[in-house]
Amino acid sequence: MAYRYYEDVSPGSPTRRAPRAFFRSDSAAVDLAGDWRFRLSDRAEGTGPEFWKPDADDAGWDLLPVPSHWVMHGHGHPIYTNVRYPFPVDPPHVPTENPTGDYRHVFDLPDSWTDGAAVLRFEGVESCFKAWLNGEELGWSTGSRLPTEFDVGPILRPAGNVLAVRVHQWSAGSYVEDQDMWWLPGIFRSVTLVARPEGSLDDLFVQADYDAATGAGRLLVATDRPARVSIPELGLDGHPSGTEIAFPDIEPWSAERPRLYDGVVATDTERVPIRVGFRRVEIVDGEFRVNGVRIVFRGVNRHEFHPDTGRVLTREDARADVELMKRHNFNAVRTSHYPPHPDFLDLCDELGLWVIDECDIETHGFGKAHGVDNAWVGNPSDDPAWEPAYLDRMQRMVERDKNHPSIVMWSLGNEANTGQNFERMAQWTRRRDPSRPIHYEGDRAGRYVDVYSLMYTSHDALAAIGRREEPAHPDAEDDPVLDARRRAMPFILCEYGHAMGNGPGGLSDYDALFDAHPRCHGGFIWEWIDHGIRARPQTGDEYFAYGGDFGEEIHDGNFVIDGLVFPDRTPSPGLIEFAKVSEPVRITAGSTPGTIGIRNRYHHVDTAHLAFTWRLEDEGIEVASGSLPVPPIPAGRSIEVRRPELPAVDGDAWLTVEAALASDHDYAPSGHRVAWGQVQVRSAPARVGGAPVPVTPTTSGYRVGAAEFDADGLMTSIHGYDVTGPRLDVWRAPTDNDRASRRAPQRVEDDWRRFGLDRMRHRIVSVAPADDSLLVRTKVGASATRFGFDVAYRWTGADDTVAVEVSVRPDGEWPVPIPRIGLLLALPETLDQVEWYGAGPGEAYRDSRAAAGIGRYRADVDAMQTPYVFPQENGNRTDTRWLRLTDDSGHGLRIDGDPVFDFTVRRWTSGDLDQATHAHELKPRDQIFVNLDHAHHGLGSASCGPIPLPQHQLQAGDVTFQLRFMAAATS
Ligand code: IPT
Repeated sequence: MAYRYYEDVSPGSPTRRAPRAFFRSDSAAVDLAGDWRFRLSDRAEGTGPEFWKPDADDAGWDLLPVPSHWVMHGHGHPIYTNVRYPFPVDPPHVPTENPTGDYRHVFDLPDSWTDGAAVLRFEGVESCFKAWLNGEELGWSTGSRLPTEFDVGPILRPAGNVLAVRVHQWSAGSYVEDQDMWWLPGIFRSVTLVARPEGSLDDLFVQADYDAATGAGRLLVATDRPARVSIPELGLDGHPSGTEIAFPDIEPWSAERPRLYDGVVATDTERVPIRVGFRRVEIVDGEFRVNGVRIVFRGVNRHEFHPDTGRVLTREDARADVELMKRHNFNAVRTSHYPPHPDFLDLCDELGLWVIDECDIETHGFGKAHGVDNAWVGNPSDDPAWEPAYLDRMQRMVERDKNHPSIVMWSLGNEANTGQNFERMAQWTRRRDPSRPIHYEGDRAGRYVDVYSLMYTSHDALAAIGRREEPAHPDAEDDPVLDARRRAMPFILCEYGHAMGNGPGGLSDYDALFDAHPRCHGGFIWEWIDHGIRARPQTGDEYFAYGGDFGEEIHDGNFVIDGLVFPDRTPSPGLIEFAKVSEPVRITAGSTPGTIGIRNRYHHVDTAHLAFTWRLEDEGIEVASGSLPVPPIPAGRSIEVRRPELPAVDGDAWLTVEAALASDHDYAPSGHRVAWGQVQVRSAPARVGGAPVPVTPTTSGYRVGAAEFDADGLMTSIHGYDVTGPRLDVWRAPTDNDRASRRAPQRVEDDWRRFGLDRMRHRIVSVAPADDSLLVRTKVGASATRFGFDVAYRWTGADDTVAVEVSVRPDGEWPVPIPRIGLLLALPETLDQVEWYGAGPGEAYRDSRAAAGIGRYRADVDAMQTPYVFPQENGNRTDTRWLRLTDDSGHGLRIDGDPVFDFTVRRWTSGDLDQATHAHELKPRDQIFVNLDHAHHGLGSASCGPIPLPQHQLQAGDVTFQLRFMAAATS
């Protein structure tokens, strides 16, 4: 049988082995992107043993764009698994059914091309490939998200070059590429032919240090052959490479002010542009510091993803990500869980983000492949046979990316447990690049990493870590030296705030801990983008597909839909919440009346780039505004400024202060809001209703003010509108965090269903009309359960108002928190224009409400839905003082809280939301369903993290609340 290179654990045999920096020089280069001939086979033998021959017949083959994943172009289908390998765990073997794409491409050289050395470079091929040029075998390679190079100079011809590539979906390499994402085979990053003229540079290493104490910079550009370094701005002109240069006074690079100096490294035959950022990363006294200052990562985990192309991203896509991140107050990215396209790192250098660059290694499926959790039997990470592959992957990443000032840490990989191969990677990296600390969450004992890192840590556990009082790692219980080593390290949450579906909740509480404990250097939200693949069925609506939608044999459903932006990069409420929680400037009421406190939370810059403004609103209507003079506040400092003179107001009045960019920046225009704060300056007493009117009997029941009730005390119309309800509602369509797919013990949804919260029935106990009120008592309970609620509704009428006082008393001790307590009513579908005075404009829940400011907002019902790819509870608005639901002409209902309530409005029910599995399945009914909640359970992030903190849970208890219904006056 032929040698199966794709089952070889070695890294491959490319003719050009030594990895090196990625750069674009003035040497000739040909981008080979375009339509290539392609044919997919279901076995590794592909189309046969001779497909690479220049004259092989490919006339009948399909065309496939390069770069792309073939499964995104109708050849086979994507597979989504989180942890499990979608093939038998039998390393290094792979199934005989091994989708294999044969590619052929014919190209000419440009006229200007000169003979000599040339390199054929593949930036990324998943997962293993072999290449031939003009009938000569070049070699094979693995390492999907890493470059591979072949020397091809002597083989090239001026015209009619035939490049043949055979790509296998499964290889030994697949065992170390078990990241939580779609399996997407193909040549998915660019393929380039680069001339390497005599005397050109092979590699260069730009080391630019900054001494914060003196302001001095040091530069060393190491090259593989003598070269000359020029940086005009620094007066450097042809300085010999390999010798250090000192600058007494340099502007440092930081994520907040990404100062780059443009330069050129030249030999006689090649000029390589460089961008130099001077900065120093160090760990001092257990703190992670850049340029002498402790930094807090307000970060996010970013997979490369696009809903139409998979992991094929254009530079514009990458730029869109960086700009969106910067606009939402991120200062850091972890490139989970592989090195990104090099363009992304250029943009991080240019626009300013701290980067943890992560190696392309994950073996998660070994964790329980033998049926026992965390057994890791046969894990490659501790198997010497895999050492060359591990080292090679690290070397290819570090060498490729070493010249990016944005990279402040190297990460060895993700979820591959620990083992000697990681130790070797760390040793090599430390020698090669001592300037950057090493991260790997899997080294929890802290043997060979420089920072302590965990995922999804609860708030309590984080606080203990902050105090350096965390429990010892089992390996360190009898090893005080090891224990002390980890305990002295700075800490990061490499993943937290699992953004699956509606959530994450609890971000403010994390931020407070990052503030309180210098050891806690922030973290990285899991994750940036929902990996939903856009599906365009021949009939019906477009939707975003997730695991299982392609008929996969095993899959992990919508666990891949867990980003802060939707698949099409539309911000989700979680992103807006993060932006507010992580704002670099905090604006609050000052410590004395009449003052405003402003705290600069930047690490390296003052606030001179911000313009402060204020506005005063009376019940949400602006009555005055102006600019607020604020002297530049140095990094890390706070000041208090006097409040502006405010005109007299007679309603509920709030002063809002905003800090916005004072000029255009690369990532956002002048005027972009960076931070804001609100202070209530006057609170208005609740409105008094009109004169009370008595309850009157009617032929079918009762009339209370403008409301009609049937004989059972159920409302039938209000202010002339047909109505169903209002009655108690305690159910919500479970969120992904309620469903808690990973941590079974925290599945609150199961308890909710067990106790019948999804199927409450209402028994009328009594209807008692009195002169001044109609008292309706009900007993609310569910089939098969003993728990319930006693509910009393006391309806009163005034000449313009119908009011209800609702008293809820749990019957029995409810053993679980409940989703909500409030009223549900359904109104005519024409009342679809919404205006409210309360917190907004966006969705908010009790543990995710920082981004909602008090104001007056308008939207239509459709715009108030958050289109989570997997439908679930959404769209809640909180702290509402009043709500109007009107038709197009402004007629309808107004509902007042006493004092406030939460609400949702939708064209479907919670039951519909619960049933649907994709957003497009939700179909409007002919009513509008309105939830008016006295209280609502928090979100938490239990889909992969903690449940809501106790103060954000809703426990069943005695409650009484009031709501008042009026005809909406047109306004
Ligand atoms: C963690 C993974 O690192 C990440 O890739 C993703 O799967 C995330 O969980 C959940 O979405 S690993 C998990 C065991 C905490």
